Amino acid sequence: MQQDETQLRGGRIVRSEDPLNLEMPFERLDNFITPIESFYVRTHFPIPAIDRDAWWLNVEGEVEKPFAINYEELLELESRTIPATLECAGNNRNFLEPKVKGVQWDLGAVGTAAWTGIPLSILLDRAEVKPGAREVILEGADGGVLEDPKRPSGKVQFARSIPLAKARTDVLLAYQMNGSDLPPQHGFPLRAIVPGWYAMASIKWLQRVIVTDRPFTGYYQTMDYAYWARRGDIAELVPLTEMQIKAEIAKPAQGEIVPANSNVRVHGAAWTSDGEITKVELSTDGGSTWSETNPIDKPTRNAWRRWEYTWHTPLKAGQATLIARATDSHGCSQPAERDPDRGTYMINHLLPISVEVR
Ligand SMILES: Nc1nc2c(c(=O)[nH]1)N[C@H]1C(S)=C(S)[C@@H](COP(=O)(O)O)O[C@H]1N2
Ligand SMILES: [Mo]
Repeated sequence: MQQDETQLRGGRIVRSEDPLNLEMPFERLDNFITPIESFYVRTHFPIPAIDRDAWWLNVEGEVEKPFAINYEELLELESRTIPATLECAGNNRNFLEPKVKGVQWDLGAVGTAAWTGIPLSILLDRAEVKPGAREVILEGADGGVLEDPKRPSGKVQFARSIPLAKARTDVLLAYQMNGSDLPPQHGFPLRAIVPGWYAMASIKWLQRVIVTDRPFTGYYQTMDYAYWARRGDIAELVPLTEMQIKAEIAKPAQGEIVPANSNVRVHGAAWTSDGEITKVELSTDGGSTWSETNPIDKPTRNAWRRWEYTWHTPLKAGQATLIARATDSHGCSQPAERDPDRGTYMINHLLPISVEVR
């Protein structure tokens, strides 16, 4: 739908030039691993130009032995490669009614890459975290003056925190994406990968790791990338963390014409946080009846699982509404309706796609 009106850049939809925001047309999904040239790009500020020979990563805060490490030294540490799906917390915003502010992502602010790097735990151990430490703040080299009327004065760096336990378990500091050096758009020379979390936590252009003994309340932790949680009549801002379970349909795409009385392949992907996708169902009649689809990929923790289904299309021409619905190993499924306290983020209610049978 949007491809006709929207400019494409190297096959990606340009959502904005400055800052650069690119989306993968989700109908292009055809592999477990998303190629770098298709992977969505989300930035808030100009991409920092970093000379890796002059770059240092500082590890500091509530640690016994703060230190700085350079690129060459990082490469000498034992690396790991993990597949992980990154999804922007605002993915699918274009489906919200009424329209809300923010990048109007359709289905493609999501992708899966093989990330190679160093477990964050290795650096935390080297720094000797003090007892009483609770969180780890990750700071990017990018920043600027904000436009929000509630902005702090002066420049703000993009930064986010994660609980110490999560930081020690599976957070990776990646310098490669799909076997190549991290491209500038994706965080060269080093970015965090926080598996299972919305991607705002996967800080790009990493320059500082700050261990802290109290909850971090920075701009992108509270004023932005947070949602309202209720305690009766009071509401509190809670930082976004885990990705919520979701299934998306890649093909047929919104508005596509499919032949009547034929077999049409319907396929897509589903993902969740810290569990496995156990079932994806598809409705081709707007939610009245559901059929189980077939998985394509084996289940992988914190990475999507593609699915497919052969749809025998109606005999008669007309509109058909397709909806996919995922269930995971925790027994979680997707809500039918949107929860407005989620604001402009965490959009995982059922998303109907209409196609034309002809
Ligand atoms: N330093 C820094 N890290 C960042 C961001 C950013 O603007 N600056 N954007 C975040 C958001 S909101 C998302 S969705 C992901 C996008 O990662 P990608 O561009 O590699 O797809 O990066 C995250 N990390
Ligand atoms: Mo994002």
